Amino acid sequence: MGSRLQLPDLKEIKINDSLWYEYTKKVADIIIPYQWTRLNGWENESKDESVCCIRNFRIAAGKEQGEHNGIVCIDSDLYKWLETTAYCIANGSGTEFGSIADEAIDLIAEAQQPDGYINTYYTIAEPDARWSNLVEGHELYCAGHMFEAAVAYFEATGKRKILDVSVRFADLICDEFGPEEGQRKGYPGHQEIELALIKLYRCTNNSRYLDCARFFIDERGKEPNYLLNEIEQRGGHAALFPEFNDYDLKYSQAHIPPREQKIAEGHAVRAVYMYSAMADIAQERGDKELLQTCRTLWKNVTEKRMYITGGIGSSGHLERFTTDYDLPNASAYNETCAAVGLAQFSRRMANIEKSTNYYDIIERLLYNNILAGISFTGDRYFYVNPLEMWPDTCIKATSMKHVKPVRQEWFPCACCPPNVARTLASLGHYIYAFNDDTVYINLFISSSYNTALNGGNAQINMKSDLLHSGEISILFNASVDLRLAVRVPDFAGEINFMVDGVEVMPRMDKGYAVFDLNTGDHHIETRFDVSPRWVVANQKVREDVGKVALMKGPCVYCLEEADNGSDLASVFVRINSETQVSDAQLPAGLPAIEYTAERLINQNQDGALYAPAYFTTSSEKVSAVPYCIWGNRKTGEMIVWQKLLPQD
Ligand code: FUB
Ligand code: ZN
Repeated sequence: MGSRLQLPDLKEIKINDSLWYEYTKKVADIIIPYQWTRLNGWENESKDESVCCIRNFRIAAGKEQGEHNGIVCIDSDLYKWLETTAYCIANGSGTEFGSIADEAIDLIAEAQQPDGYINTYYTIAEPDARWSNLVEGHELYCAGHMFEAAVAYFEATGKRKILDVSVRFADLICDEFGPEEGQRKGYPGHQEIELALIKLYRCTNNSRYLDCARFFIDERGKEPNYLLNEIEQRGGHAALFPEFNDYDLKYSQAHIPPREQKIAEGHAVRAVYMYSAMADIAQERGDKELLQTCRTLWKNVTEKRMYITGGIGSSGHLERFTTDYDLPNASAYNETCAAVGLAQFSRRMANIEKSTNYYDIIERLLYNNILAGISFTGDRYFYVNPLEMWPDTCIKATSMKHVKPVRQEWFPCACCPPNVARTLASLGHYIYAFNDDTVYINLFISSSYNTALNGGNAQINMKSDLLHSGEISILFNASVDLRLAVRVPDFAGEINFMVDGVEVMPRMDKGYAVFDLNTGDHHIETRFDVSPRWVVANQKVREDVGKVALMKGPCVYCLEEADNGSDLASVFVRINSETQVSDAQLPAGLPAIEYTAERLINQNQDGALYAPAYFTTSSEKVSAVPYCIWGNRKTGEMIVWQKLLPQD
């Protein structure tokens, strides 16, 4: 089916889904204004998080005196906010933020140094140390987020200012880094600029940026190792992040050249941002070997190192991958940014390969780990997304210090909140795609979409009841003959399609049901099997042996203390126990699932820590809710993986 899939134009998509609209409408109503106040610092300066991203730009621009405040990568928070705002301007929901965004862009431009350099930390705190600490310094990471914002803002508004600022900085970077004599042979300690340079290349047509992205990928992991040399020159120790002492090159995927990598190692966000750029380069250059590496890495991540929620990076220490099947539930890291990055990587692969397995993972990520990263109110966030919660164990200065039982207002390192925001604001990019003469429906999120295609026009109006009945109804109008490719999700079961009231067996192509439709109106209907189902993990996931998780459609379910009382560890389930979908008045009308479970009751009542084994069970009705909304009602325990009793 033709060439690479293209992203749809956000302004041609209107989301009206019962679940997603509840979040997407909050981007302009709540999230952008809320995050803007966070970027401007707290009114109460006594807060630990009394850092002010905007003040750094004002100081770097010479408009205010002071020291740099906050983490070294703080500039990226503003850039991601700007990218989110750009998408909202594009989709028509946030035009009122144009003037604040323009002022922010003016400030960014003023903070740019005469030679094009821009980074508030180095400009304010270490002006003579540019590029000297690529391991920790995040200059290239921040630059990447600026470029992404710039492309999005230019595409949304046609205004060039932030794009011109970015181009000047990108040109400086392309002069500084490269294969020629006199150029620095380094690469970022935190990948991000690579994928952003490719966006800049696609926007400007300047192939220097693609070459530079490729240089960063190809240079990484070469011997002698640039990052190790840099650390040695610094005396062998970290300068900004103490946890980087005794640096493991796998952490930044710099242990071997990326092309040779077969296993997802190190920091999860760094990894998936890099894989995204590798997929882009593979596509731009027709590089089959690199594409094969991307496939191998994607399979390793999604088949051996990913939680049922789509979460990746299981280690609380250094936010990283560990080893295959090591997926602890309570201490899981599962950074929200890592889930966003895996969705971005998967979308790139889907667009190249046109195969629905990538969208099965994207759907898992969006409906579970990513959505859990934000509160239903839009202004509270999870950075870490565990699959099991016992709030008492979330203790500072322990191995559980990263896990929080409630979504937080903000973070000293606030990468995740604006990452969810930009994902929600650009959700349309995940729902539809197109190429040549085909429109693709990848996700079943109620919405309308118009696009010019094949010399004509296509209009889609999709009504999806995915999370309740599984019924999907697509009204398709085309002004020329067109093809429609509808993804059949991995959970769909046996499916039937009705086209204009007649049952048809569509041609299947890599998981898509393909319909050749002639000019005019068509009605395509189907129903996926979204009845509740019990799922087991691979036997090698030791943490989950003897346990099951409940899913309905793409949603993973969990038990919460709010519905089922405490001590959820003593709840056991039988998978032949009948499940019943109930309307439990959950946010966005999400369905709950009720079933009978067994509560283990220890009959040794004297409180001894250990005693002879003597226990009984009692049956009780439990109610499970979608994982994405856990912790929205009441702080308390939560479990995804439930202990299994043998079948009767
Ligand atoms: O280093 C920048 C961001 O901060 C990373 O992507 C996150 O994992 C957090 O460490
Ligand atoms: Zn993050």
